[in-house]
Amino acid sequence: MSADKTVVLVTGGSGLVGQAIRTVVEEEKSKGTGDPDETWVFCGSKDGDLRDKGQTEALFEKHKPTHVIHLAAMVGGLFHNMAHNLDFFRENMAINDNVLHVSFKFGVKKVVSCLSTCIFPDKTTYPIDETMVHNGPPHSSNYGYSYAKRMIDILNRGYHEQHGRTFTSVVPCNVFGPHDNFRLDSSHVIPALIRRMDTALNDGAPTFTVLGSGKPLRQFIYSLDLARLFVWTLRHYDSVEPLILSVDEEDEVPISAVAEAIKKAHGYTGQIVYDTSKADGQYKKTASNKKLRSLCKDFHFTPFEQAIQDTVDWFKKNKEQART
Ligand code: NAP
Ligand code: GFB
Repeated sequence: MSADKTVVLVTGGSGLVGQAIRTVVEEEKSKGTGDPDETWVFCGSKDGDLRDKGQTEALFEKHKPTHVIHLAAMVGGLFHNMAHNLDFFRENMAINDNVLHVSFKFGVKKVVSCLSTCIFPDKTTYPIDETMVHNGPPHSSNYGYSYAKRMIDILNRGYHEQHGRTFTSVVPCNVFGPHDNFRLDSSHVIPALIRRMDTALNDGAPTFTVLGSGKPLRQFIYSLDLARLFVWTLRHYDSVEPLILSVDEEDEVPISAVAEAIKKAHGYTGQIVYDTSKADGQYKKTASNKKLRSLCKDFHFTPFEQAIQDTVDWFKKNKEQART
């Protein structure tokens, strides 16, 4: 980035992805490999409720960012989305419009916002790529979240066409790692299984129940890998077109393999059983990372089993302070 002082405001900085970016930036600082002209500010909802325009403006007035990584959102797993589609739509629409409009008003040079591979059309060809965001309705389980996220792309085009701003977005696949949300009423599958299997292990439970059939397929990216790609995107990606940040198509795994990996990481010896009365959600959302690979040729993703082991170890060590 330019030689002038750079102030990067990370909204949603206290969450799973935000904490991973903080870790990566602090690692760079300790190794002296970062940009000395960059100041990074990580904010959570206690620093300002971004659903409120006045609090959003006050946050920007305080920090005067030149760049923004926009992560703040109402986020949750399949079951939380199914039960709260209206809230996911309204809250995220408010947050996104405030952050992008206030970024525009305060002259922010670049904003990188966050979509998700779950927002693509449910009826689609595979692999999904960046051109397909608006090609049809999303899966019914999370239409609220999906449409709110798609509006980020629409807003980005508007700020670019009307005002020449570099407001862009990345599209991660499912993310997991340290500092995840382990609250069972809202969590994604990996933190939910890690937390529930920890309880099963401690209780000596002979069986462990995975919700659904275990057949759905997912691509999972380790939060620290995503964080490195986010920092790269902020510094080097200047297109308004979304950029998928996902592991390779062949790294897609069934939920049953996720459960087995968590079982191995926990050292749990009970039997895994499946409750097929519970929803499976989308069967698959296989995304292509071809565009990313063409830009970051030699990026190495952390092997899935190692990332799962690191996350289980982190949870066991931090469960008192974790979001549970
Ligand atoms: P997370 O752990 O739930 O963190 C959400 C962050 O947003 C927290 O810092 C939270 O602050 C903040 N936030 C929520 N509501 C806010 C509000 N009204 N005002 C200000 N801040 C607010 O979520 P995450 O998994 O890190 O997700 C980060 C981004 O990645 C989101 O945009 C999400 O859509 C996207 N994404 C996530 C996944 C995934 O699998 N996790 C996959 C694809 C895309 P508090 O901590 O104070 O509540
Ligand atoms: O991460 P997850 O909740 O969301 O994964 P999605 C749901 C899959 O894991 C379903 C199975 O097939 C569930 O049946 N599963 C098994 C469980 N046991 C559990 C459990 O204990 N908890 C949970 N949560 N799932 C989300 C979107 O879809 O993807 C969000 O709804 C978000 O909007 C996220 O974008 C990244 O991957 O199905």
